[in-house]
Amino acid sequence: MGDKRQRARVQGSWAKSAQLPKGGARGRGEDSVACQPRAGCWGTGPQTFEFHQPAKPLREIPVEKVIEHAGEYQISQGPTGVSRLRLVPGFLSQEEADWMFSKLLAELPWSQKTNFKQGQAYEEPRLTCWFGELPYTYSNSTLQPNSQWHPVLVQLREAVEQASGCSFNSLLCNLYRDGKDSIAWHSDSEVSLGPEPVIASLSLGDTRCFSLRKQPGPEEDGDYTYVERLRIPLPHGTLLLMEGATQEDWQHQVAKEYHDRGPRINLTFRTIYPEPARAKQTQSDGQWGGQR
Ligand SMILES: O=C(O)CCC(=O)C(=O)O
Repeated sequence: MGDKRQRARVQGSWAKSAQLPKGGARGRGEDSVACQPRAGCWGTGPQTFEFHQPAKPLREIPVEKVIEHAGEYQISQGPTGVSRLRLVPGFLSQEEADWMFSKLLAELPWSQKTNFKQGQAYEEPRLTCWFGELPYTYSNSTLQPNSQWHPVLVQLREAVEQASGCSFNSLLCNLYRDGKDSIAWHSDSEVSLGPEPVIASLSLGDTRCFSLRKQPGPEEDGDYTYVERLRIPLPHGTLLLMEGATQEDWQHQVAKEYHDRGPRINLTFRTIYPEPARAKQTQSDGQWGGQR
């Protein structure tokens, strides 16, 4: 738990300890010993804690909600629109998912991308590969066009398009090699994805937790302490759709884990728009994006 989140809970102070008479109650020799800090010694005498009622009522930190059942979820509604998730556990059968996972793990051209933050290069803590006729830029580095779709991905794209009713021209594949691989808080809000993008995310391999946090209002000054949070475990073969204002109003991440995790592949189908369509939009590239 962050410092700030803990600090909000208790207010009070340690009452002053009983004053010793000047010169001390004990002889000089004893006094000088008592004043030496010693291991396991908490100062000069018993102290009590006094609780002071805070002047302002304490602000509740919202409890993280968990979504784990199939369904459509409206997660927020605001001036920017409605944010929606659709969760389809078992989108692929165990047998199909097992077969596709081992093919894609062995046969996709996985590599580690280098991103830039304030001019400093850093390696992404996961492997990726990109499919699509157009390049995709995020975190100040570009994935080059790649039209060599693996046949398994062509088949999956069709299945995901049919289930979602949307079409996708691109795919970002992520490989989390173990529990130490991750993706940091960000939103898929690059201008090249257009307004209100639909992102279809298919998970294969070990279960990892997908977390969302709401963008704080302007009065919060960039502080995420009190924002709403959601957690969605994504098991083998699960499809998750993010729609509406989800990318504008929420951020998502897959955090590192402290328990062992096996490899996991995540396929995020997207639509990338070419330059002329982008020029019409005003949002600056990656305004809310965050560094992944
Ligand atoms: O691995 C996941 O479930 C999320 C991937 C993701 O956030 C992304 O590719 O933008």
